[in-house]
Amino acid sequence: MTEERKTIVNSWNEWDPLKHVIVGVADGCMIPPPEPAVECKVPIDSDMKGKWGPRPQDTVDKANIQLDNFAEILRKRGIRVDRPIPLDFSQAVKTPDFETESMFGCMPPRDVIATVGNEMIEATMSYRCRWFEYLCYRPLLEKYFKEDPNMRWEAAPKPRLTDRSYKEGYLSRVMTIEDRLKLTAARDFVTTEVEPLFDAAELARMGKDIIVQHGFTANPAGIDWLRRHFPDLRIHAMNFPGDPYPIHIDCTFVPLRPGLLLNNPIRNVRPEHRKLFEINGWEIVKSAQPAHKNPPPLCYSSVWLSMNVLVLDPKTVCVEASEVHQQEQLHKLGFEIVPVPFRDAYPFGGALHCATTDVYREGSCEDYFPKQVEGF
Ligand code: ABU
Repeated sequence: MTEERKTIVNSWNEWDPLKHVIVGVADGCMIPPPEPAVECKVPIDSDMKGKWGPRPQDTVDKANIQLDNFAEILRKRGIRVDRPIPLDFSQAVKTPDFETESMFGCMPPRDVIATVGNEMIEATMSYRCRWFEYLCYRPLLEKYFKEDPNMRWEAAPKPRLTDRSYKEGYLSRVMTIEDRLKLTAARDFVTTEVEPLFDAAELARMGKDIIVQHGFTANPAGIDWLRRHFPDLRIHAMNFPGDPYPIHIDCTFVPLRPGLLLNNPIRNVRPEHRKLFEINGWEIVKSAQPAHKNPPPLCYSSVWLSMNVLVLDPKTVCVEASEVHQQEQLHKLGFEIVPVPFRDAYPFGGALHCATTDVYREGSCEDYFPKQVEGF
């Protein structure tokens, strides 16, 4: 029998001891129909190109087995686990501003809800098919709000996502990977600046400092909105040349514990951004190579889901079970490894960090970067 504990919302970083978390669900997940931002993310050589509709049921079942097993691993370690409530994602979505043929799913909670201290914030999102995804989390957020009198429940302004939110003809300029790399290195992404946009998975939380990736799913207007929303915190925008499909920071830049973070070796921290970490004594380690040459079928994420790890506390980390190089590297860095089979869930939106959203980690808001760099 599971013990019902009262909720407290509190999580300031990616590494303090985790006690309560949301784990996604694969039920009814769709391959989304074409729309400007989705088309830019699907890799040029992906088997998802040109396809949309319900994901094959056997893949949903296999993903759910691994998601349930992950939830059980966490529960056995004393971590409370909640799950979102799926909607009928096959239904079309219509607002006064746009229509799309289907929704997406509720597998990567990290994309939708950001927890910053005692606040849980529903992100704007940047894909039309994900506009209503926050509804899957509403039963949980309502419950947390009732149980924790100090919880702040916030929703960023819902974007209109008209055609004006996306650059016309962006895709016709990116025929090859080289074209994409040039544009992304020049911070030329598919979204415009007409309204704030951000997915929650663009945030890497490190106490008083939050890094937000500027890419396909967060624009400077969105980052500015976050800066004004959290006036007591320091919000830093970063982008990482070398990523042709930059969405979500957690396969690129992964804080592990105070003073240590992993950086994707082909998506390097820019020299002008590196300084903040150097002057505060942080070590930036290039992550190990993925164990796989390709992502699994119908997966729009990269092989770098290998580094999408979930830190349980500063000495313990969940790593996908087949990612042996990442496990070995983290073991050498002093972590106990909790291997979690999860490759069947990858196609549904990501790995172990993506598949979760923190509700409670011990600890408080610390300043890990007392020395700041002007203009960053
Ligand atoms: N949601 C994380 C995906 C990042 C990547 O494909 O590398």
